[in-house]
Amino acid sequence: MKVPFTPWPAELAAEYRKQGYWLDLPLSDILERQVQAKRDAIAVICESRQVSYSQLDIWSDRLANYLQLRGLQSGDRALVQLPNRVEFYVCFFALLKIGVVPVNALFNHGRMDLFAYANQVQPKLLIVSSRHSLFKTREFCDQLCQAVPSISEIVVEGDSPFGVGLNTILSCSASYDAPSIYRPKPTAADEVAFFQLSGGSTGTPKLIPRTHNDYYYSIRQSVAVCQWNSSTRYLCALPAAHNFPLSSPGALGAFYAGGCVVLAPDPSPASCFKLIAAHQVNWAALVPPAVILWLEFAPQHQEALRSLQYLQVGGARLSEHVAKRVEPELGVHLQQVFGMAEGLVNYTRLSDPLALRLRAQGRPMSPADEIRVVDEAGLAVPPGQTGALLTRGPYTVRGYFAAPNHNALAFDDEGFYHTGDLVTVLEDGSLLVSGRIKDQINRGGEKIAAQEIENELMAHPQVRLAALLSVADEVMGEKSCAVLVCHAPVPKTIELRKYLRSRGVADFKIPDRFMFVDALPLTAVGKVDKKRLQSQLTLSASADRALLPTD
Ligand code: OOB
Repeated sequence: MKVPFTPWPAELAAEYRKQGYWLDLPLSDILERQVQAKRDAIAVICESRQVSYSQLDIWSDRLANYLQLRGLQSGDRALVQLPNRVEFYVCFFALLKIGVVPVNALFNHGRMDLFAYANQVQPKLLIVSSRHSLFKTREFCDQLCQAVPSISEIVVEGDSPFGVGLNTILSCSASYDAPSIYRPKPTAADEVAFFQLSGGSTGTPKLIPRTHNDYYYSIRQSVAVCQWNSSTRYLCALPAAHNFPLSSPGALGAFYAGGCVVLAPDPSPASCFKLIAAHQVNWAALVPPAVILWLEFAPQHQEALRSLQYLQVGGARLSEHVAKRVEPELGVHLQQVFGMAEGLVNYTRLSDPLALRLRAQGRPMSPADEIRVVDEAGLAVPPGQTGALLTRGPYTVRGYFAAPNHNALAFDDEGFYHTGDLVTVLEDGSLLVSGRIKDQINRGGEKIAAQEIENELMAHPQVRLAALLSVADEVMGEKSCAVLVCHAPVPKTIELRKYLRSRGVADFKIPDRFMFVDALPLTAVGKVDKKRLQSQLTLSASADRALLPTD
């Protein structure tokens, strides 16, 4: 069974093939070509394990064979949540090999996110880690299986109190290496390979169907722009499943180039600096708040960063004053990356002058990326003026998974994706990201869909109205603030936080601040006027006095 998605128009697909953007190769080719070219080279370093390309291939074959024996078939879906460990890539390639289409949840996603993904894709297979607090016992897993009866197979990474242990499968050569078992066809290259996660702006998180063809192109083009090769040693410190460290050029780019991925559990300097030194890392990718931590830590640890040549920063806006400190204080070359899980990725080029790399968030990586910047009426704004960014191209999707109503808003008749970002285009085509029109908070690169949290807050019996807004923060760039109208007695903030946690809201989505007001400004049609509320909040914050009692 094929996973449905909105295809590119046939003429464009033909053109993308003609231009060599789409090669009709499955993503598993990334691994296969290295197994042929340099099987013994180290592909991944994960704690004390140095895993070669051939080992990655053998392990992913074993898991693929096991899953196939268990009845998993091409077109079936999987929900995967794994930490930054080599098992993430083993599972990713195993599923690609048998055409099972995964949603790779981020490791900090909570119960609510996992339910939402599982409900949408109806997975047959669950791959989780007992290192995650939700899967230390079988309780939540049982709840998930009860709510989503399509789940029939559970594989657990780490010491598993339930399900089948991933390590048992991977070490069981006798049972799963038999060539006779193998192998069902992977999905065709113009079909869905896996789902990326949208940062979201609506009540339910949207899934992004990425095809082999489009994703493989984005990886190859990223590798070309960043000039990666077999000497690239990439530190993957952001959540492995996120589009930035997965494909921009990320771990898949490093594999494609025949380089090496060094896995870090998190982006803190305490975790990363020793890995950089121990494994001679030369490229790393960070979100802006982590850059600030690295800048604080660096003066006492200059030696540790000696091998590091390039630092990519993206996911959220890097302020120019922080950008200016990066090269002199960390001794690296800065590259800004402005991308999105829906497709479009912009890079500053390695040869761009410093002034441009400090100021701009990059320019589209492909000559086939089409960019439009429009005003509120949808009319093109002249270069140098700010407007909403629309885009389409060979690796920008044409629709979210099973979301016709939202697709009608997010994609226009010509197939342009309305990114929700406000940008200015410079003369050379570089983009400056200056704001946002989507109802989202970008908390240091972690995206929070305001509506999702407002709905959860309004489910509380004492909350009458809720609006989640962004407040500026020195380190995180933005934090979230819930503005609430409540019935008396007004609940305590500690109780609201506990309540959201009890509903399965991930920690990073719990509002950083709460404000209680008597009324919220409304629009003419009676909806909360978030624009007005946001400007009131910004004004009060800039006047450095609390508008209202806060927490
Ligand atoms: C990346 O992907 P997502 O899907 O988590 O978030 C996309 C959104 C963009 O629409 C924009 O609002 C924001 O994140 N963003 C930036 C930015 N990079 C992303 N805003 C300002 N400056 C930047 N440099 O975040 C992502 C995907 C691939 C590569 C890099 C980032």
